Amino acid sequence: MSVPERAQAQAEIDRLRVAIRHHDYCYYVLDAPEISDAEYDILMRELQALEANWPVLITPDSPTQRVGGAPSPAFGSVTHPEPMLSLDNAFSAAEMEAFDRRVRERLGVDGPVTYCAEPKLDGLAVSLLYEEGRLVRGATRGDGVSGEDVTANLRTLPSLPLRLAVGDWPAFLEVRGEVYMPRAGFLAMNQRLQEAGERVFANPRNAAAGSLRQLDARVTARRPLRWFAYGLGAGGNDPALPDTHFERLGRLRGWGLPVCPLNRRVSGVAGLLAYHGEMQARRAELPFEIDGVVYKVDAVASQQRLGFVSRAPRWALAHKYAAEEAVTRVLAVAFQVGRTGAVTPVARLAPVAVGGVIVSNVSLHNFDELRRKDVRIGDTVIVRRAGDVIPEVVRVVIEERPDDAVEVALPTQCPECGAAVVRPEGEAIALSLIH
Ligand code: 5U1
Repeated sequence: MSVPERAQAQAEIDRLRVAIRHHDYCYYVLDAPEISDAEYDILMRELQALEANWPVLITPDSPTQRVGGAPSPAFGSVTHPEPMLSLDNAFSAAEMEAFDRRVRERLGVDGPVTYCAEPKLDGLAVSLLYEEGRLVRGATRGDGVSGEDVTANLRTLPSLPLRLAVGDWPAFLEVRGEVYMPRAGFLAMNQRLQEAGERVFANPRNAAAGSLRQLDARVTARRPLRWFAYGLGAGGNDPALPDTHFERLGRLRGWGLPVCPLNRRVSGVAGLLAYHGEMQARRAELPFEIDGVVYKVDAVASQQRLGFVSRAPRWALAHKYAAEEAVTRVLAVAFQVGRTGAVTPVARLAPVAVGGVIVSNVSLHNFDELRRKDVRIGDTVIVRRAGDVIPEVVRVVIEERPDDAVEVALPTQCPECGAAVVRPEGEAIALSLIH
């Protein structure tokens, strides 16, 4: 092929790559797509066709090159250029206040400290290494000093840029973040696995970890994984970086890295408490699972003065939620008959981990309760299990109700003995007549 032909192909390939990266950024970072999925697919197919004709023009950071070749026999171990710290936990407002007090004492300030508050996603921490703006390695946290090299798998995440957008990024940059599986993707994936007779995952966190640690990156590519960047490792001392954590996150976003849109700057204990309360109230409706919130002293200079003890920074704290809620789907409603003949509706759920146990059956107590909560087969529901309390359906997520959700009727006959079921006037409990 002639040189002008090659130059023309290169120009067209460049144009398509720039366009695809732009649309990835709009979709995954800005959450504001400019074109339809079908139009995006056309761009991708055009690029694939050109690259198939011109294999010499394929580069590892091309959007077509997310899924590599053969499965790897095992993950290699990598040492993080800077250790990945862990977080101290607090479970009460008192512990959070004590944290703020220690911060103010060490910094010698009387007034409220400015913090960056962020949801704590229930996923898997990763570290991404960008050299000259190109992704060269991705690793799990491991023990914080070294982790597993999962580059091939991380490359398959469409929301993870293989090269950073034009910017003043440090030439050697470690970006830290959390890989997670959105709830909707988790439910759909588990349903597909169940239909295929395969093992389902207990919760989105296990699903994210299991999907990222696949030896065959083609399997990871089919899993609905997302990620958010939440900090920096090596390269974090670059003088061109802003001097607050919140602004640094904004800078990362500008370079094409997705950052959680719920992150916020807050002031003092009152700000921390309000943020904790707001996220708890919104927790069940968030598109991803969180197990708490993280507070970070916003000024990087203050972070450096505070330093860290053992493996946890003195400038950050995870404020965890106690009661646990999870989202799952109602597969069926069965009726159980007790010794006294009471007929109790029981929701059969897609198995989900709540408060440390897998829940697949939840009593709806009686028919009035079922009607009051308006639980239908096919509904998405929020299940709660606080401490050792028996799990309960908190409510139906009405926005998720499918058109074919099925209303449940009280059976006319006992499911166990076939006798007539009656509901005495004014009683919530239905009774099987023979029991
Ligand atoms: N959002 C968020 N999650 N998270 C987890 N930020 C964040 N920061 C972390 C961890 C372990 O660690 C740094 C504060 C060191």
